[in-house]
Amino acid sequence: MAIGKVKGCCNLRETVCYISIGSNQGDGRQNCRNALTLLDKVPGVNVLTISPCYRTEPVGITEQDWFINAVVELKTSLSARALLREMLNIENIMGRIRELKGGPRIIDLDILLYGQEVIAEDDLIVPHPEMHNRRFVLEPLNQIASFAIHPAFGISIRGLLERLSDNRIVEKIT
Ligand code: PH2
Ligand code: MG
Ligand code: MG
Repeated sequence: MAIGKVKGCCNLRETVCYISIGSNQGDGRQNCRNALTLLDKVPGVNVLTISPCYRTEPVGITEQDWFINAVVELKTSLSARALLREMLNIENIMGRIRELKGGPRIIDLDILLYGQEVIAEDDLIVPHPEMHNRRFVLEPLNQIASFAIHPAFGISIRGLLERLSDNRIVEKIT
C-alpha cells in the first residue's frame, strides 16, 4: 500500500456535531426515536450519544402543545450543508408540513454545532442562532456535552447554561 494511504478508509475527515430534535404532534417520543433511526441510517452519519428526552414548555408561540426535545451527538463525513439536506429529507419523509413558523411540528431537526465551524449563510447558520437562549436545548446538551465549546462565544455548554435566563419548564422524562 502506498505511503500516505489509509486502508479501506474514505472518510478521512469526520466531524462531531450536535443536533437538536423536537416534536409536539402525535407521539413525540416515538417521532424522535424514528427520526434518530433514520438519521443513523444515512451513509456517512453515525449517531454516538443520545441525551435523555425532555418534556418542554413551548418557546415562541406559547399556544401550542408542549414538546418532546432531545439532543444527539453524531460523527459525520458529510459537510454541514449535506447533513442539513439529509435532515430536511427526514423531516419530509416523516410528513412534516411547514405551516406556521415556530408552530406545531411532527419533527424538527436542527444543527446546533458542527465541529468548531461558524457558518453564516441564508439557510444555514451554525452554531444555531438561538441555542444559547433556550433551556430546552442547553439542558439536554449539557447532559452529553457539558464541556463542548460554543465556537462563536468561546464558552462551554455548562457556562452557557449558568448564564441562561430562560426559565421555561423542561422536565427530564427518561
Ligand atoms: N422549537 C421551536 C419553537 N419553540 N419550543 C420548545 N419547547 N421546543 C422546541 O423544539 C421548539 C420550541 C422552533 O423550532
Ligand atoms: Mg427548531
Ligand atoms: Mg428546524
